[in-house]
Amino acid sequence: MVDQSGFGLSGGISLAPLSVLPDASLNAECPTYLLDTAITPLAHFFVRNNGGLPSIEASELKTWTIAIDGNVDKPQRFRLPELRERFETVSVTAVLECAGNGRSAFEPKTDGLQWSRGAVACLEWTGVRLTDVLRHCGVSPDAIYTGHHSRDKAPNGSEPALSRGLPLAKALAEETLLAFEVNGEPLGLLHGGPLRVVAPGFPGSAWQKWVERIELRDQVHDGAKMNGTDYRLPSRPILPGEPVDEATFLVIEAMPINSLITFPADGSVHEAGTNVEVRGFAWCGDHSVAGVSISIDGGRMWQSAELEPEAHRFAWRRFRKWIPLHQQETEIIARATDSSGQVQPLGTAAWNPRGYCNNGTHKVRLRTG
Ligand SMILES: Nc1nc2c(c(=O)[nH]1)N[C@H]1C(S)=C(S)[C@@H](COP(=O)(O)O)O[C@H]1N2
Ligand SMILES: [Mo]
Repeated sequence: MVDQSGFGLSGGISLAPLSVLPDASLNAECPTYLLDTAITPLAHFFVRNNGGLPSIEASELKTWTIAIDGNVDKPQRFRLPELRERFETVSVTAVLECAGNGRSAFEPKTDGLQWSRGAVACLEWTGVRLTDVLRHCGVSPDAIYTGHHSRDKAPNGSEPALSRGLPLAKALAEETLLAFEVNGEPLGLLHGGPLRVVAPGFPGSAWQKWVERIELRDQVHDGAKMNGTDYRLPSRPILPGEPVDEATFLVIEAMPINSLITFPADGSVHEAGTNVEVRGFAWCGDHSVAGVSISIDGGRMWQSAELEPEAHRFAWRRFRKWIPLHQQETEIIARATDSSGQVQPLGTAAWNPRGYCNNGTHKVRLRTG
């Protein structure tokens, strides 16, 4: 039995206002109307675990060590204080989105946690750049990928729960961090403290929590949940029930353009004949957000929403649009486009066997009364 006391969960699991998903592992998401802030408060930050919580003693927090090895000139180990001393501390505001966010909308249903749309958050991460640490160890010319290792174990098993990696270019990108703080506070155990990978734009699975070892590899990493259909998408369209050829699946890298209406709440009641300000956020893993449109007639007509300037490349961007409430019921759809011209699909994204990357448009229904 994992000692959960260090996780602040000893008196039973209460993560309110998050809703806990039925699963052997601890997973909880945020109601979307509580995601209405530029920076998500920690209380609204979803939790995703592929296995049990690791057992980490309080005494380990200060002595936590990260080993860098594999295809490097000089394998090295760094304690947390050493990381802080040797390398520049930087902050990045970035969206963290689970690749399974929005999965529950796929029909037919797929395996995996049936997330609604609340497995996403935008936070301010502080740590050292992974590139600075790797370059200090000397990246070998044959290195092409990283492999990340933590001690949490798969449910009912002794295998690692998750061991993912990054293509070298992303590992060496300016924005990729080894983070020890979030929103100005020490990174808590629940979210991977004392040290986790921050890979802005990439799916949450690439943001390894409780990271203790990073190996550089001359091939794509083959750790837990790197193969088969795990966190991989078919490279060509596949129909439900069709035989799956895993050889044609590709690791999910940058997350697609997506958006969320965070106000008003779905199902909320408003005074008839008034206007309401619809607002929310749009984000994209590898391009900028180019625009957000709103429809109140089921997607026939679209009007541009006002988009706040991009303050941080990997943060989400606020959109707003005043809309009139003429009818008893108004359905509002938001749809974002990225700078490469990709637009959110109406409804859901292309079905795939594990239900990843559903960036279909978000709808809320408002009533008057
Ligand atoms: N060690 C470890 N790191 C992990 C995971 C995990 O199960 N074990 N889950 C990943 C997934 S799938 C996501 S979406 C994010 C969620 O981070 P959070 O729990 O801080 O929200 O952590 C990632 N890092
Ligand atoms: Mo995830």
